[in-house]
Amino acid sequence: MLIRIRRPSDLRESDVTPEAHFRQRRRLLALAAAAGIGAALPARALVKPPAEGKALPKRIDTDWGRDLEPTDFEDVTSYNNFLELGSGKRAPARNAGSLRTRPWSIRVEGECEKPGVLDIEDLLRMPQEERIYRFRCVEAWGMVVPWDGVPLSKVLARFQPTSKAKYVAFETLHDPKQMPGQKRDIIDWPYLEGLRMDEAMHPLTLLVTGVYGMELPGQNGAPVRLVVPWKYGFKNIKSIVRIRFTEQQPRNTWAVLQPEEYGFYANVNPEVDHPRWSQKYERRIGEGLFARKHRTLMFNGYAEEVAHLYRGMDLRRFF
Ligand SMILES: Nc1nc2c(c(=O)[nH]1)N[C@H]1C(S)=C(S)[C@@H](COP(=O)(O)O)O[C@H]1N2
Ligand SMILES: [Mo]
Repeated sequence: MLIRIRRPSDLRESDVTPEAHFRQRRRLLALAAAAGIGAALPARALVKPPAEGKALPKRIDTDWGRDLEPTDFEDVTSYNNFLELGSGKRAPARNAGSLRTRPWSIRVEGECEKPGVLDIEDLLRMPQEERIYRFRCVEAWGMVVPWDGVPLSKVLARFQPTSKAKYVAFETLHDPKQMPGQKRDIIDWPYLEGLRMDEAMHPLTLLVTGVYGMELPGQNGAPVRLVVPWKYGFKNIKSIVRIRFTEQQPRNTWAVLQPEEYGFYANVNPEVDHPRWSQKYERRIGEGLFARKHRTLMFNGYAEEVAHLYRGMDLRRFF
């Protein structure tokens, strides 16, 4: 959701660039939005069927999110957060052309019996009937997206994690030639994320390779990204090249940048305010400024499926 998460460039007061004014404006808008005044949301685009992109074979529709109105394809693919392809919500779609997504593989290593390589072609070839889902979820920064993907658990199992594997760490490609945003060190590249093992093995956690029945466009994290439906958008790391099973909790980019505001868990939780704003209500991208806000649901509406993972944990401390 737009107003919850600031761009890292907002976080560096000392980083004096020509964008300073713009950043200042963004911050004011974010604060205004938090106060319910409104933010720079894109106007609702016409509903256009996706015209370009490579069609994927038919997927199995799941029940998850059936009742949610999907965000327009146009908004899903043109209003993005992907710092490697530029700061600003329109930059990723503009800069996605330099990203080469074939060949592509993910190195899988760490605490497992069979470390190795997962090729994107193998991932796309996984038997559709059993393994590929399509479902809609509120992508927790204000979009409802019909993703295509495979449960991460099916993929991880192949590498036989050992009993020492308590967490899974993820890494995005680091190649400034393909990712112009990496020419500036606004964050410590590569972008990092992590999940606890039980979160990673939950059937709702997906390795996503498509959107709206098309192969994932670059700006959405091609060719493969994570989607954890009950967490804030920043957990959904894009363009993954490395997965590592670890014994210790891995570092994740946003928690390193701003630990008081962004934790490791990042579960959607209307009861725990962001230090500078309430998280009780949310806007949905594409609905416009005057649309009624939505009440934020615990675990983004997936409490029934995932609340047990956090039983006994103090969610104010582990936010
Ligand atoms: N590698 C990488 N992954 C990333 C990001 C990023 O900057 N780099 N941004 C995150 C954030 S903050 C959000 S909200 C989502 C946005 O995904 P979308 O553009 O497909 O909606 O991607 C997440 N994954
Ligand atoms: Mo985000």
